[in-house]
Amino acid sequence: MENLDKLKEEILQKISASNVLKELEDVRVAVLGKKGQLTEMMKGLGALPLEEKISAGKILNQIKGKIEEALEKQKKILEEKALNEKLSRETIDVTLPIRPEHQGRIHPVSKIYEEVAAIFGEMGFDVADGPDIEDQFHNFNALNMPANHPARQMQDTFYLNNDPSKPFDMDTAYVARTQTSGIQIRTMEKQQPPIRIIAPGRTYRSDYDATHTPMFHQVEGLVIDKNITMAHLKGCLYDFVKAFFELDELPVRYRPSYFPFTEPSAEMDIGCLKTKTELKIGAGTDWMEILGCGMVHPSVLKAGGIDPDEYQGFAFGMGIDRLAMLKYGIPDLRTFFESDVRWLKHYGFTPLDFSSMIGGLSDKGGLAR
Ligand code: 2U9
Repeated sequence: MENLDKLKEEILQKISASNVLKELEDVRVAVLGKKGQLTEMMKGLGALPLEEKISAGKILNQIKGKIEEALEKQKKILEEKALNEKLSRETIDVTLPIRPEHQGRIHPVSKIYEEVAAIFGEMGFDVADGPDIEDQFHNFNALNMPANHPARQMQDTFYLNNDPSKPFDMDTAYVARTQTSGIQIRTMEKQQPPIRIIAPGRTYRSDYDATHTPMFHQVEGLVIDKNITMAHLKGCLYDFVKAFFELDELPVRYRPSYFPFTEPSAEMDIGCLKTKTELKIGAGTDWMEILGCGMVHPSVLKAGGIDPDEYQGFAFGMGIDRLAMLKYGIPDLRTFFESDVRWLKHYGFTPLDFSSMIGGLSDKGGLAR
């Protein structure tokens, strides 16, 4: 009996001293396996007289029970330990770029659209859309540029024959829109003020050099309500340029200008430092034109079905490609449209860096750039 007790204690000791599952399994085989210590002893019971067989059998069974219980308990402990070790070895660094590395990039023009929409979205503007192929009313007449207005030629418009079965007719021809303003006219036709929209989109003019491409991108904006003044225009656009260039302070000035669709009209300049090698926004004593703007001409309000005696508004327009060149230091506009994947990899943005006023507009320190 004493020997059995000692044996039991020894085995229990070995079980609790096992550090890994393999070690524990070895103990189990050595004790309870086919040729295990306890198994052999149980086999030996058959040779004993009946009385002893019964009492020794009972004791051996009790010991076996205890050992099995201890093995099970230790197994659970070691399994949990092994799992924890595996988990700590397999920790995932969620800040690492994904594998396989994503190849797609957001084009700088799309990035600027996102940024502009995020800023004006925060100010309560909706994003409106319209057709690239416009009729002349929405592209010209409604914008105070009647037939034979010099601006129609000035803008080097692409005219499209809208009925190929007939000879080209200048009066009814459609145009590839020269500005996104038709979107605002269409919004005015559908909706009475208050109106607060931006109108982003592709625009087309027959022009091609390092700073002009036949297709380019614009964002225009329109605000119409009662008692809208030039002060609203100035405050809104000042907040916009500061947010866009991610600066707390930025000198701005408004220069008088002329557009047929706004009166008065102005161009907005931002303060910058221009050297041969560098352009620094918000520093220095130079000025750079950034956008055009003005109070919506009463004739334009009328053309959109809005009473100019009751409502006023302001509008603005900017070239997105130029903004992308400026903000991200891209020297040649033509490269925007060459679909060179090396260019895109260099100047593009990862899809995960989407722009928001809360998460950061451009995330210039992000992974892709
Ligand atoms: C409506 C009324 C007024 C839109 C405006 C500008 C000034 C402007 C240019 C900037 C550079 C075009 O991309 S660019 O070449 N645009 O300076 N655009 S005000 O005025 C509107 C538009 C729609 C109904």
